[in-house]
Amino acid sequence: MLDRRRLLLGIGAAALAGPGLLPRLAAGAGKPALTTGLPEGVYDTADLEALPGKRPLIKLSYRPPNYETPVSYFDSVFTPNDAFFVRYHLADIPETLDAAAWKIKFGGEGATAPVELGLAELKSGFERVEIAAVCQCSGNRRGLSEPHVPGIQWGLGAMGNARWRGVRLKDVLAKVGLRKEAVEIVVKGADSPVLDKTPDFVKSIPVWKALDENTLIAWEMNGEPLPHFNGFPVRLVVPGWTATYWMKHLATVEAVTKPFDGFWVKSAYRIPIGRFPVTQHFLTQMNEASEPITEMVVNSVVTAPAAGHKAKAGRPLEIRGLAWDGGYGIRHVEVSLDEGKSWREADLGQDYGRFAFRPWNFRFTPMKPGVVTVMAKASNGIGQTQAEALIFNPAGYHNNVIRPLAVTVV
Ligand SMILES: Nc1nc2c(c(=O)[nH]1)N[C@H]1C(S)=C(S)[C@@H](COP(=O)(O)O)O[C@H]1N2
Ligand SMILES: [Mo]
Repeated sequence: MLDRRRLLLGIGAAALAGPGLLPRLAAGAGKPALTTGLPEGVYDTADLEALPGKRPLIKLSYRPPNYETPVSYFDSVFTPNDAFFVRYHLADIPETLDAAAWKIKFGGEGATAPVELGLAELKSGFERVEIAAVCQCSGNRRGLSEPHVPGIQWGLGAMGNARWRGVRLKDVLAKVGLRKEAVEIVVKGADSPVLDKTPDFVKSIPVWKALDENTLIAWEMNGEPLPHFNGFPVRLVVPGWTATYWMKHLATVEAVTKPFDGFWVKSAYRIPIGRFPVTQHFLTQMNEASEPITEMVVNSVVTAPAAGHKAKAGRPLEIRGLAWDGGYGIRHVEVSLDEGKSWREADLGQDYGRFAFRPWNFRFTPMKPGVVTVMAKASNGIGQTQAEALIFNPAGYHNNVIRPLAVTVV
């Protein structure tokens, strides 16, 4: 029975997939439940498919693999590893990586004592720490941009929350020895472009962010080794900042004394100056018009009831969801049942730390059949709240607009 179910879900077949540039997929596990508001083509092309080691996720592209987490998985505060979204820019992803042989090269002209460290040396040489943090793609909800913009048409699930275990980047950099002229730390993973003209995915972060005690080199996620497609054997974890900086399959870490000029920092992952309520700035990469995206903006999602659920008039209904931000912590979540005219406080659930998903719930009893429009609005520790109208930008980043959810009452 279980085998048949696993087969139907495509799990068994994926595990048996043979080698190839990209692992072969399990046969389609059907059509996903997608949120409303995406470009029409997405409803035709997005399938539920399982990558090796993963449950069926919403496939938005196969080469490179871009798979989104269905909203139903966000009913748990920590996103299961095998349901965690997958995002890649480049299609040449090493098929198997040997954790025992893995070396990270630390150096650059801004370092005084370049060194190569394996996983065992990281684990034994530095204090191990664990932090709960949301990893959210800058382009999460891009597919809901109005008008639509080019790029992967993510719905609500280009994000996840996990407990990340590793060592502080700061502690390792202390061993590597930063020169006082160092301005940025440049990181690169083991994946690479298939075509020479695609710029390699290399990112940098300001030295101050690299030295933040929460920035980690992590090898574990929710108590397990990182899944292959989430960065095995080690990735950077940059709590509060969007996932573009969370380099997977971390291979090199270089301190530089001049601003890094790679495509993925100079040209991509940038936001217009002054439009978004962000407080952290990547100063060495700012120009007059734009700056690199930094911390996540405050946001929330309704996880239950699921779209299409029919509530009964006269019976209590529980609305559940998650809220998160760039690290100020969630202060409150309010719910409106009247299209935003009035708001009532939701109950906040357990606090797993200022970088983690904060669960919330709200109970009410719909009195008569019809449609109730439920809206949720989160606010953070410095009084920032979700946008009432979309702050349009050409890359579709930072979409935290308050979303109406129609609940049918029968
Ligand atoms: N090596 C490598 N790391 C990467 C990327 C990549 O393409 N290659 N993409 C980044 C982006 S934009 C995102 S959103 C996250 C996605 O993390 P995940 O695939 O573990 O969910 O990885 C980041 N780290
Ligand atoms: Mo991303």
